[in-house]
Amino acid sequence: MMPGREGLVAINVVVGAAIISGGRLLAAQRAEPPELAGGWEFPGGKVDPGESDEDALVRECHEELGVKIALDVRIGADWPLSLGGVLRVWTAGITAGEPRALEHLALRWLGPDELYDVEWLPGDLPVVEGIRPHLLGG
Ligand code: 9L3
Ligand code: MG
Repeated sequence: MMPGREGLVAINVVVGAAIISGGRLLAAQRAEPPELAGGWEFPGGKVDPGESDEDALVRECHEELGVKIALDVRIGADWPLSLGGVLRVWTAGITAGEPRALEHLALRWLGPDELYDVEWLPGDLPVVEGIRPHLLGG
């Protein structure tokens, strides 16, 4: 700990992408860790030190899905995560590539009537309703 920094608490920031295409939302099924495996999430991950949230989200979606994305709007503020930290979510469109499950168990495109057809992770679930108004625009 650096002198004089004792009051600072590092909060882990995790970013997630609500990728929309053809009026549908992309959901991704986690492969790990064991307590989250099988649950569905907005793809994304941890922001690296010195990296912006937006850059982290673009990087993570390239690593996890093999696509280039362009971020659109932020959905809500900081959403609490069950394992600690906060989740920040943006809607996004795909600018290159087709999503592949490079690190997930499976991917699904959910239409407006299918948004709750997957078992969302507890941290991601409350965000889903906020995506609905954006489906028509994407
Ligand atoms: N997490 C929760 N919801 C999400 C994402 C992308 C991540 N939509 C949680 C799962 C992990 C932590 O955040 O506990 C870090 O995520 P990752 O870097 O393992 O994807
Ligand atoms: Mg991830």
